[in-house]
Amino acid sequence: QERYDYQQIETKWQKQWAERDMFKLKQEGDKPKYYCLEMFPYPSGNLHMGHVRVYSIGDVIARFKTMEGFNVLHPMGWDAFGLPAENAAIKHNVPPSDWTWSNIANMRRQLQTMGISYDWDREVATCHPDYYKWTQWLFLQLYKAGLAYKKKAHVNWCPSCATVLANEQVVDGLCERCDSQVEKKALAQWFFRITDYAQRLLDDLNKLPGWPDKVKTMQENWIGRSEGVEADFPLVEQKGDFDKITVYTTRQDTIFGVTYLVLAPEHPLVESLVAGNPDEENLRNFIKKVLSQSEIDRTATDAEKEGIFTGHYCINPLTGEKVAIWLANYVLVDYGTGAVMGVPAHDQRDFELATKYNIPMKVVIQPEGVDDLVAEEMDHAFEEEGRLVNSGEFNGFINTKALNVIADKMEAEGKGKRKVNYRLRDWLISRQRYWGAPIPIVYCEKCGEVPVPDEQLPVMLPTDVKFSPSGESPLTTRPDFHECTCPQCGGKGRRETDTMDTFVCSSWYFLRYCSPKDSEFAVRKEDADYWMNVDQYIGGVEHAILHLMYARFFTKVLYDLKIVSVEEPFENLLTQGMVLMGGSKMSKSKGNTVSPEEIIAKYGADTARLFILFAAPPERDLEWSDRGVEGAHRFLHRVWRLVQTYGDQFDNVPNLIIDSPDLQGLSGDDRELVRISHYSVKKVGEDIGQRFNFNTAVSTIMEMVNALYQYKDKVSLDQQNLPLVKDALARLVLILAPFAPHICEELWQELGGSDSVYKQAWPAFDENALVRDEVEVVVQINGKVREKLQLTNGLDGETLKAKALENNRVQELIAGKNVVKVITVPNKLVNIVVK
Ligand code: ANZ
Ligand code: ZN
Repeated sequence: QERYDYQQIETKWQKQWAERDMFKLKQEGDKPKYYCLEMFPYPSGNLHMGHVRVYSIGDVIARFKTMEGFNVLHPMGWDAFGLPAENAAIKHNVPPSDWTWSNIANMRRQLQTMGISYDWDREVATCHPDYYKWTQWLFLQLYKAGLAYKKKAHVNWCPSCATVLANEQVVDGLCERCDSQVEKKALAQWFFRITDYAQRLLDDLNKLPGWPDKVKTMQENWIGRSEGVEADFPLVEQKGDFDKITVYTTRQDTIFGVTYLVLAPEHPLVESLVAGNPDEENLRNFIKKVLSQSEIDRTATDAEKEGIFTGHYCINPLTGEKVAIWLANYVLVDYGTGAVMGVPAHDQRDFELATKYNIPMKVVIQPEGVDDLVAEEMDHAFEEEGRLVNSGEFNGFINTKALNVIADKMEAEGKGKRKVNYRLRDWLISRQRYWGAPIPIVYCEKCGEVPVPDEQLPVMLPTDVKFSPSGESPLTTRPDFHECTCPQCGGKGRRETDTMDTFVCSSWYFLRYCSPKDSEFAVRKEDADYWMNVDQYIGGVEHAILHLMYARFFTKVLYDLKIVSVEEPFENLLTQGMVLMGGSKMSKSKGNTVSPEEIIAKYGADTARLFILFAAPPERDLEWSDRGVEGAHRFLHRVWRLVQTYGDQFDNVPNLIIDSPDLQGLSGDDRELVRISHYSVKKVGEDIGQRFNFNTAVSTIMEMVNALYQYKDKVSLDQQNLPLVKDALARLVLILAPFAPHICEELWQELGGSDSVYKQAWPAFDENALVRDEVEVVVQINGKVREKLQLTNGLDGETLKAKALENNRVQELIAGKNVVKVITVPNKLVNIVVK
C-alpha cells in the first residue's frame, strides 16, 4: 500500500476488532490482574477534547499493561442521571430518558472511532434499571446500617415555581428559570452519615502513596479536623428548655477575652429569645435576611459581617462576667454547636463585627517582647502567638501552651469538654428531581418509613413523562408512581418521590464493572476480590473532593458490610490537566472548542491520540495547537513510508523480533541500529510503565524513526542487514501501538505479524545491546565547541588528543597558533587551549 489512508485503515480495524471481540476481557488464570479505569463521562451529547485526553491516557496504559501480560479490566460506562437531562426535556420537550439514551449512543459511537480498547460488553449506564436497582439496594444497605437518615435541612426554594432548586440553579440569589428571589426552606431531606467515617477517611489518606499530594491535601482540608473545647455559658435566665449555651472553640486560650457570644440565626434557642422580644420585628427581619444568603456568602472572608443583639445575656464560665448574646450571619448552625464565643481582639471575623457595632474588645494575648497592643488602636485582630494577659491565673502563659491547661481546668470544673470536630458534613443525597434513582422508601400512615423489600427492586422510574412549566418533578404529580401499598402492612402507602444525588450512582460504578451483568448481586464478592482495587484511576482534578471522597466512603461502608474486601477503591490516581486554547480552558461558553469528531475526520484518531499524548505530560495543562496536530500527522506518515520502503525486501526475511541479537561482528551502523532499537524499547517501556511520561515516550519513538531513516539513507540497500531492520521496524510498531493502535495494527500485518498487535508481548530488550560501541566526543578550542567526533568507546586520553589534533577541521582552526594545553575527558571531551 503506497499511501497512508488513515480513514480506510481506522474503519477497517475498528470493524475487525469489534467482530473479533478483540477487547473482550479474557481472564486467564496464570496472569496478574490490572484494573485501569477512567472516570466515566456524563452523556452530555458529544465528546470534547478533555474526554479525548483522559481516554487516550487510559488506553495507552491499558494496552501497555495488556502487552506486559496482565489480565486488564478496562471498562466504560455512563454517569447518566442528572439535571441537564431535565433541563433539555423542558426546553425541547423530549423525555429525559430519550435525550440521555440518544446522547449515549452518539458518544459511544464517537468513542469507538477513537479505537479505545474497551470491553463494551461491560458497559454500564447508571440510568438503566439493571444498574439503579443496585444503587437502590445499596441505599437500603446503608439505611439498615443506620447510615441513611432523614432530617430537616435548608434547601433553595423558588416560591413562584414552587420547587426546590439545586445550587447551580440559583444565579445571584435568583431562580434561574423565573428570576424570583430564592428562599431557604426547611424540608425533610435524606442524608448519608459520612461524618461517622471522617476520621477513617482522613487516616487512610496515608495509605494512598499513589495519589497526588495536592488531592490528598484537598481531601484533608475538606474533612477539616480540628481539636477544641465545647464550653458551657450558663444563661442569666432560663429560656424554654435551655439553661446554657454551649459554644465550640479551638481557642479556649482566649476565653478571658470574650466580649459577646453569637448564635447562628437557625440555632434552636433563637426562637425563644426572639418571641415576645421588644425588638422582635427587627430580629425576625434579620433572621430572614441571613437565611436567604448562601453559605458561601455568609462565610467568605471578605463578606460583610452582620449581626444583631438579642437583649439577652449569659455568663462566661471562667470569669463570671455577663456576656451579651448576638445573632450573626457568619456563624453556621451545622458546624460545632452553632454557637461561638466572640473574641474580637483575636479573631478577625469577630473583630469586624465588633468594630461595626461598637462591641467592646479585650486584649488577652500580647505579642512576645512587645507588649503594647491596645484595643482602641488595633486595625485588625491579633491572631498570632503571644503571652496571655488579663487572664487571671493564666497570665504569663504562652497562649499555645495555655490551650491544654485551660481545657484541663474546664474539664475538671465541669465547664467544658474537649471535642474533636470535622468540617465534613453528612452527605445530603435527596433531590426533589425526576431524573435520578428513586429512593426506595414507602411512607405508611401506620408503619411510618418502610424500606422497599429487595424483591420489589428496582423502584422503576417512569420514562413517559411530561414536565409542568415550573419544572416540578413529574414523580410528585403522578399518582401511578407515588400511590402504592405498604410493603409491611399492605395498607395505603405513599412512595418517596425524591431521587438520589447522582454522586451516589457514581460512588460504586467501579464495583459494578467487576460483575456488570450479575442479576443476583450488586457486585459478586469473588469478582470484587479479584479485580479490586482499581490499579490506576484517571480523571479530572475537579473531582478531587466530592466524587473521590464519596467513592472512598462507599468502599469503606461496603467493606464494613463485608460486601467487598478492600477499604480503599483507587490504588493510584492520575489527575490529567486541562486542554487549553489560547491559554484558557476549552469551553462552549467561551467558544474556543475544537471538535474531536472533526479532528478525527480530518487527521484520523491515531493522530489525535498521538498529538494529545505528545503535547504535554499528562498532569499538566495542554495547549491545543493545529501545528502540533499536523506534526503528529506528518510523523505517522513518516512511519508509514518507512515501512513501505522495505516492502517486498522482507519477503525472504522470516524473523520479526530477534530476541537476543548476535552483536559480534556487526558493522558500526548495524550495531547502532540494534542499540537504538533496544534502547527505545527500554525507554518507552519505562516512560509508560513507571512514570506516565507519554510525551517523552513519543519523542523517543520519533528519535528511533529518525535513526532508522539515517540508517536507510546511509547504508546502501544491498549492504543493509535486513533481519535487523525488520526487527527494528517490528519493535517500532509494537511500542507505538499503545499510542496509535490502528496504523500499528496495519503495519504489524504488513510486516507479517500474526494475530493482532494488541495481543503481542511488549518486546524485551538486551542489556548488552544497549552498550554503545561508539561515543560522541566533543572537541573544544579555547572552551568553544568546534567539532564532534564519533570514536570507539573507551579510548584513553593520549589517543583522544591525537584523534582530535589530526581532525581536518581542527587543524584548520588551530593553524598558525600555539597549542598550549590539551585537556581530555574520556568518552566525552577534548579541550584544546591555543594562543
Ligand atoms: C473563639 C475564638 C477565638 C475562635 C479566636 C477563633 C479564634 P475550626 O478550626 O474550623 O474548627 N466557630 C466555631 N463554630 C462555628 C460556627 N458554627 N460557625 C462559624 N464559626 C464557628 O474553627 C473553630 C473556630 O471557629 C472556633 O474557635 C470558633 O471561633 C469558630 F481568637 O472560638 B473560635
Ligand atoms: Zn404500613
